[in-house]
Amino acid sequence: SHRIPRALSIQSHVVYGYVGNKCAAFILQLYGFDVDLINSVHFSNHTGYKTVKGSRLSVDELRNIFQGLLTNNLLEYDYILTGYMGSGELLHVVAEYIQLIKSKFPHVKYVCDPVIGDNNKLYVDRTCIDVYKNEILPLADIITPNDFEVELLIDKQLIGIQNDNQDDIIWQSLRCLHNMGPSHIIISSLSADKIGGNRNMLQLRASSKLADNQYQTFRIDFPRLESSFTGTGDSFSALILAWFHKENNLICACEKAISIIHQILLKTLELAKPISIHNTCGNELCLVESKTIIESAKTIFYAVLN
Ligand code: PLP
Ligand code: PXL
Repeated sequence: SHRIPRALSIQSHVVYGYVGNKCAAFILQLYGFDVDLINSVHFSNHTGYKTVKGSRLSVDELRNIFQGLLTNNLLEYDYILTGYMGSGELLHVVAEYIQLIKSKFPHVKYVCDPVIGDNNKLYVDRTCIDVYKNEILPLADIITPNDFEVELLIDKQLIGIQNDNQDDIIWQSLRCLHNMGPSHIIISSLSADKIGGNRNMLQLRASSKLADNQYQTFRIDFPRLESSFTGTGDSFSALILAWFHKENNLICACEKAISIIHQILLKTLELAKPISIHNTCGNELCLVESKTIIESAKTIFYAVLN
């Protein structure tokens, strides 16, 4: 069929600024996707601001929305993307319907950012962890955890405790995650100081399962920018989805996504007001101003195969 690709994105909505679905909708629509949105929260702004007002989706509301789509036969997607959900009970409903969608349309690809926390801090409730492990990962095709999320998702006993080579531990962790379901795993930004590298650099590390017990692993090095941003992870997962669709190749998708993110951040810094009246908590991404960057998609960082 020649219809355009259809994606369902389940993430945060903020009125002001760019995180979650505000990032995913813009990026996927720019690339020609038909995007349906379910908002896991409807907040005034992201949680880095002094005040956050708004509401969370309830389990009943989520079920109702899915039931409406199901009854009208509208659950026909090529891609599903999930990000911040907040609670295990919402995630549980998401898993139930993704399973249903996958059983009706086996070609559907599910890109999951297993949002749990960062830097040793949880920003969802604990109940999420077991639902990700037991219900979501078995359904996911591509996951984009950060290093803290990797630790929480894997059973550390499975990794030789006598092994203290950080590098080996990371690759073994990815192997563990493959065994939990996903064919493709991307850690989008490892701090190089954790792996004995240059402090001004970050590393993407990723792994694709090619066949039983056969994996392709690679890394991409890119410079760290001395500023804090929100919405980069959400933009990254949307870019991965779009480029994986176009190229059907994880290496190329990662090169495009990381290169585009870096250029968006440079543009955001270039346009940032010296004293922002709005933010005390990092810059909102200048996504609309980065339209041409996203469309021209110049690769500036290349993967190194293991
Ligand atoms: N910080 C907070 C407070 C969050 O709720 C979330 C949820 O997605 C994140 C950070 C995640 O950001 P990222 O996916 O860009 O690491
Ligand atoms: O991507 C980050 C994000 C997603 N959702 C909500 C957030 C944030 C970041 O602060 O507050 C609700």
